[in-house]
Amino acid sequence: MIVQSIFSRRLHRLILAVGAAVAGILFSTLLHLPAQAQAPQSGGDTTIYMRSSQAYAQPAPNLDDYWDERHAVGDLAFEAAFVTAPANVNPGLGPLFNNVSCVACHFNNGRGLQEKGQRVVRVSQLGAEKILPSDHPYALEAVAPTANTSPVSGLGTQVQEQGIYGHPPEGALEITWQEQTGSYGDGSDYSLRSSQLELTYFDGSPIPDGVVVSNRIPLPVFGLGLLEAVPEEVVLAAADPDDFDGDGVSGRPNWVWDVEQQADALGRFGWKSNMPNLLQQSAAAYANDMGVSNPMFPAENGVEDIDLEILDAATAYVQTLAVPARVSVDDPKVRKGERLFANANCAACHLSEMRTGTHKVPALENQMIHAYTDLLLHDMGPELADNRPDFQATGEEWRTPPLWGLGLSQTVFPYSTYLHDGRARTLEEAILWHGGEGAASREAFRTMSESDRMALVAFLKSL
Ligand code: HEC
Ligand code: HEC
Ligand SMILES: [Ca+2]
Ligand SMILES: [Ca+2]
Ligand SMILES: [Ca+2]
Repeated sequence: MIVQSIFSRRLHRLILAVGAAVAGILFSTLLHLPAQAQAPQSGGDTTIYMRSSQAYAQPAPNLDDYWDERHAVGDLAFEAAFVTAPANVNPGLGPLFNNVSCVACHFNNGRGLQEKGQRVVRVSQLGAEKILPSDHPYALEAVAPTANTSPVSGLGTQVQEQGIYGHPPEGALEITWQEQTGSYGDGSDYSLRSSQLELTYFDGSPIPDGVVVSNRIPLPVFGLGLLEAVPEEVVLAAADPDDFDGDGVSGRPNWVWDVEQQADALGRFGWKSNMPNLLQQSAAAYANDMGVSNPMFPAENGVEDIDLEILDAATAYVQTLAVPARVSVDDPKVRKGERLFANANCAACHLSEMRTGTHKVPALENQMIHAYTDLLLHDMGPELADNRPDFQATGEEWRTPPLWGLGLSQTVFPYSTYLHDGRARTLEEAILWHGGEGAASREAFRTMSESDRMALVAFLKSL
C-alpha cells in the first residue's frame, strides 16, 4: 500500500511537473513574462510553482530518494487519525485530546481556525510553585525546568477540550467577539475585532483566580525544515535587545528547554518560539494535542502509543515540505508595495532574506530563503498581549511569524484568519493590530494613501 502510494505519487508529480513546465513556457511566451527561474524562489531549491489548495502540501522538489520516501511515509503519519485503544490501526488517542490527527488541525498544511478542535489553549497559574512531571499525565505540560509556566490545577498548561468516551474533557472555552472602530489617516474607517475568553472547567465550575489564558490558532507547516536549518548565529545576529540602532525594534531570542539534549536551546517554533526543533514540536503535538504518548513524552505508566519510527516520520514530513514561489514579482503595484514594506520598516522583523546552514536533510542546506521572519520575540504591545510568559517570552512578546505563502492562505483553507488568536480577518487588520515595537510600522501603514495600502497588501499577497 505504502509502496504503491509512493509510486503513484511519483507519477503524479512527474505529470504535474511536465504539465507545469509546458504551461509555464506557453504562459511566459504569451505574456512575455520572465522565466520562472528569475522569480524570487522563496524556499531556495525547495521552491515549487503551484497556486492550488495543495500548494503547502508538496514535497520539496530537490529531495534525494531517501528523503523523498521519508516524506511519503511521513505524509501518512501526518494524516493518520487516532482512535481509542484497543484498535488495529492507530490506537492510543487520549484519554484527553484536542483532535485526532495532525492534518485535522493543519488542514491542507495551512493555518487553522479559532475553533474548538483546532485551536490550542495554553494556561498557567501565576505565582504558583511548579509541580513535578509525575503529578501530571503528560510530561511536556510540566516538565521543562526553565519554563515559567506553572500548571493550573486540573488543566495543566494546555487545555484539552475533548476526551475519549467516558472521559470528560478538562475545560470549556466560550469566546465572545467585540468590534472596535478606528480610522485611517485619510479619514476612512475600519473595524477590528477582539475576543473575550471565558474558560471554565468542563462541568462549568470556575477556574482559580490568577490563571492566564493564551489562545492560539494552528500555524502553517510548510518550509519549516529551512527555518530549523538557519544557523543559531544568524538568528542571534539579528537580535537587538537594547535597540542599539534606535529604530524602536529590538528582538530577542527565546531560550527554551530541549528535552532530547536536556539543555536550553534557541526557540524557533510556535507563536512564542517556545519549541526548539521539529522533533520536539511533533512529539509534543502527539502527546498534548492528541493524547498520543511517544518515546519523547511517554505516558506516566511508561506506555508509548507510537514508536520512534512514526514520530520521526511525522517530523521528517514537516521538515521536507516545499515552499510555494512568489508570484507577480514584476507587477508595478507589487513592486511599489515591496518598497513601502521596506519604508515602513516591516522588514526589521519580517526579514526578507536568510541563509540556511547545515541540516540532516541535505536538500535544506545552504539555501537563500525569503521567509520574512527573524524567529525572534518582539513586544507587540498590550492589545496583542496574552499576558502569559512562556520561557523567556513575556506576556507581550510574540515570535515574528513567517509571511511566505501568505497569499495562498485562503486558497489552502478558506475563512482562515491571521495573528496568534485568529482575530484578524484580513491582512489590513493584521497590520493594524501591530503595537509596541510594531507601532511605528502600523502608523506608517495607517497613514498611507489608500492606493499605497493596497499596494502593500498586494505585495503581501504575492508572497
Ligand atoms: C489541536 C490541533 C492541533 C493538532 C492535533 C496538531 N497541531 Fe500542530 N499546531 C497547532 C497549534 C495551535 C500550533 C501553534 C502552537 C503554539 O504556538 O503554541 C501548532 C504548531 C505546530 C508547528 C509549529 C509551526 C511553526 O511555524 O512554528 C508544527 C511544526 C506543528 N504544529 C506540527 C504538528 C504535527 C506534526 C502534528 C501531529 C503530530 C500536529 N502539529 C498536531 C495545532 C495542532
Ligand atoms: C516589531 C516587529 C514587527 C514589525 C516591525 C512588523 N511586524 Fe508584522 N508581525 C510581528 C509579530 C510578532 C506578529 C505576530 C503577532 C501576533 O500574532 O500577535 C506579526 C504578524 C504579522 C502578520 C500576520 C501573520 C500571520 O501569520 O498571522 C502580518 C500580515 C504582518 N505581521 C505584516 C506586517 C507588515 C506589513 C508590517 C509593516 C507595516 C509589519 N508586519 C511590521 C512583528 C512585526
Ligand atoms: Ca494515549
Ligand atoms: Ca491539560
Ligand atoms: Ca533596533
